[in-house]
Amino acid sequence: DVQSSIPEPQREAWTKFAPQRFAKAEDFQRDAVRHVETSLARSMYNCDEAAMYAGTALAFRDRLVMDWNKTQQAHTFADQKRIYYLSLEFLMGRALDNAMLNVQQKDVAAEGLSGLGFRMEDIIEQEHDAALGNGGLGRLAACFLDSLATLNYPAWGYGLRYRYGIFKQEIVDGYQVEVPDYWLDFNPWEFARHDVTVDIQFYGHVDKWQDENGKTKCSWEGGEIVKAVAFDVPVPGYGTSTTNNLRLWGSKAASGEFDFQKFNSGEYESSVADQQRAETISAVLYPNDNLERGKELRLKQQYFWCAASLSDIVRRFKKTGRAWKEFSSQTAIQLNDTHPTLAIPELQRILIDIEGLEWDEAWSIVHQTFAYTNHTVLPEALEKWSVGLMQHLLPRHLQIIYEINLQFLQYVERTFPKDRDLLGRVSIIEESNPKMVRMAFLAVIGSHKVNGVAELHSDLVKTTILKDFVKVYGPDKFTNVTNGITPRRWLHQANPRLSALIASKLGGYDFLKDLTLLNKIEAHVDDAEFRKEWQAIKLANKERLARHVHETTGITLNPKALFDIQVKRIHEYKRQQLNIFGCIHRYLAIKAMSAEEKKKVVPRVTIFGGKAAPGYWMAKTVIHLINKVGDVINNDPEVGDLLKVVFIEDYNVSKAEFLVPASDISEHISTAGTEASGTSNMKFVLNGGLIIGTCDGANIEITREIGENNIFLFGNLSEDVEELRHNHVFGTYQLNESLAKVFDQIQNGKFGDASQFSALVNAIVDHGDFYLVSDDFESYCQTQDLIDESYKNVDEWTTKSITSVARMGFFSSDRCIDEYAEVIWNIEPVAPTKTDFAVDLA
Ligand code: F58
Repeated sequence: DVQSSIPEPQREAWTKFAPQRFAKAEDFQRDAVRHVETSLARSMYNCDEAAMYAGTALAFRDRLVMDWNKTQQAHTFADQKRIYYLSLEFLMGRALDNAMLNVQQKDVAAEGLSGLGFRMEDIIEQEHDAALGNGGLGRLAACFLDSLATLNYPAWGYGLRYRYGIFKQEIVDGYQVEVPDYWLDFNPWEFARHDVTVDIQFYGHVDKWQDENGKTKCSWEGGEIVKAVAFDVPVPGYGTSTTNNLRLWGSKAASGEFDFQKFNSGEYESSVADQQRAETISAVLYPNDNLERGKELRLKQQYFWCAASLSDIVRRFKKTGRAWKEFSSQTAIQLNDTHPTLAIPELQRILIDIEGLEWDEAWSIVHQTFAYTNHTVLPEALEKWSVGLMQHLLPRHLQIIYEINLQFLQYVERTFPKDRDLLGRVSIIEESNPKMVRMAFLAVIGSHKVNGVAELHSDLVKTTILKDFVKVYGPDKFTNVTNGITPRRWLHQANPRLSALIASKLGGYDFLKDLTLLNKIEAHVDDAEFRKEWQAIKLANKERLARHVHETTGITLNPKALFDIQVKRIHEYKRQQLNIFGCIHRYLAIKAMSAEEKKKVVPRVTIFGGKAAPGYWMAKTVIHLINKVGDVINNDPEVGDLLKVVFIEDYNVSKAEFLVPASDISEHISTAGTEASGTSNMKFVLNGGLIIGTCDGANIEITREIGENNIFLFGNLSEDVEELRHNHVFGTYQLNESLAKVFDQIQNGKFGDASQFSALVNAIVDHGDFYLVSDDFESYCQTQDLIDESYKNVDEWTTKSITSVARMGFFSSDRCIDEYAEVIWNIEPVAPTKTDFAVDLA
């Protein structure tokens, strides 16, 4: 027994002085004040909100660390199979509020803060978002970590510690301007592990020789070394002591602070330059969303992080003293998209070149260990790296990839001897000029399971980009795990009043751990008091948003208007252009109305938010148009409250937390077949907002769960897209009439210099309307009219809202993680240790 190795008196002292649960507000105050005084060296007289945030964060951090240590010990002791989630992005957002809620001590802290003269909301607002991600893929990884800890799975996240997260967006004269996001000034949530480092090799060459038994061996020699340093972030589960680890790697020059030899010989500049070059690897998150650009530094990031993570995973496995053949029954590695695919040849390299295993034995371990999640079928987003670049940067890995490919193609040739074209179609190497390594194919071949993220998407994966692999492997290798969201952050934290109302009807907060319990609120759908409070909460959330908009833009919103929100990355396939054209159409309709007619109009506020990739000119043009249209409409006295168009600057996780609860309608209107899943659709519905959407991604399953009367679907179906596109190009198509009128206004300069927006119009009129904006425009506008009618009937709307929330249980990321655990990872939870700090909900 580990415990009895420590003598009793020592153990007693240790237990007595270890941080404990705050029994009362005073306990919290003691710690917060001590941290402000000693950790920050500030006093009562210069303790501003930022300092009190720091004191509060450190007081809670002390508690998290206790559970974190115990969890890691327990997991080592249990020696069960672990899941390692490799993701280049973890879009965590703020940590303090989440930590307070997950350990169920927010009330105590709020009382304590108030006694010290601070308001909880102001303290929470001090924290900088951890914005290490672009959008849905990164946020999904963050929701998964929350669920993994909550469900007590022994899990680690592995990522990169970017010095600069996703850029901060400013809007200047209607244009997006990017500002660097330096977020590490004060980050109490990470622990630098300067003792946990891995040397990572780049470039160099491969030596080949015969060992004493005449066996051919390879080793990777020369090149340069960069050091990976671990930074650990605790991830607390909700209502459990389990606190998992997110390990982020930072890069440093291998020679330390300075290369002293160079320094002493007068080459000061170049020694500093080496160091900076090394640090560049983890300096910045690439801000592209669904587009790959093949930059060398990006490939360096990918290998750096894969190699560091695998070295860590292998080291942990070797400490158990188990045989290699047990590796895949102790270790599951999930590849979040193709970004970590180099982990496949890297593990194969470790096993054959360093550990001395035979190829076949090694390959069966590799293949049993990995699984791959695909997040897109858009061809421009599929990762490819040129063979030349790979040869230069990772010569040994390229050899291994060629060998994997050769063996795979030999298998295909044996199995389908008559199908010559098939070989070219499934080869990892694309025979283009230059030749390219197709990372998705390598990921499929090196994994035992491949999943899509919603049903339609998983079907499309099988019928389009990976069709030939279904033929080669059969359908069982491919599966679906529909995405989910954590109800802790996206209901309890973002919308505490709604969460409390639900808890009051369900007799407690158990639904936060089993979201299917929400279906019990359907029994209260006719309860008048309940409905009144439901409506009051939505109104209060809209009022809060209106205040924010007023403070930041000067625009006054009527909180009784229908709030229509579209927040997500700006991309042509997500079709913010359809939304803004719809706003112009609505504006023209209002302008043509008599005073009598105007009285019947449902006032509407259309809110946009989202970042465009800095190099994505068309997306930036959409932002510009939204802002210019807003300027005209918001200042037109003939329109007044009937329509407002607002662009929220710098959309991020913490802004999502107050936008999501404030919608009546949100828009999820991608061209059918393009949005793999979407996850904000789930967040909005869970907060009592209805949605307008296309038959795409998870919208389809949301419809199935909540019922088609509770969602506003429109537009063409994915099976019709190909033919519609064909029609555009071959001229059997006529531009929708209402849309033509919208274009007339834009082209007449109603919203400023028309030439600024011509590309947007031309994409539809002259260049084939690839995203089918004009095909869906009519049905979009009609559906918006239907929404207005429905909103007029407050009772009916409230019923839809309550019913939808009640039926959203399926979309918890807990369900999703349990599916991965059972179908893909084959892992079991580890019973959480009883700690002084954690409260056991059960
Ligand atoms: C998103 N992908 C999908 N990629 O677009 C969305 O439908 C889905 O719900 C979500 O993943 C989670 O499965 C996405 O966010 C990226 O941001 C990549 C970042 C790295 C470069 C390529 C795009």
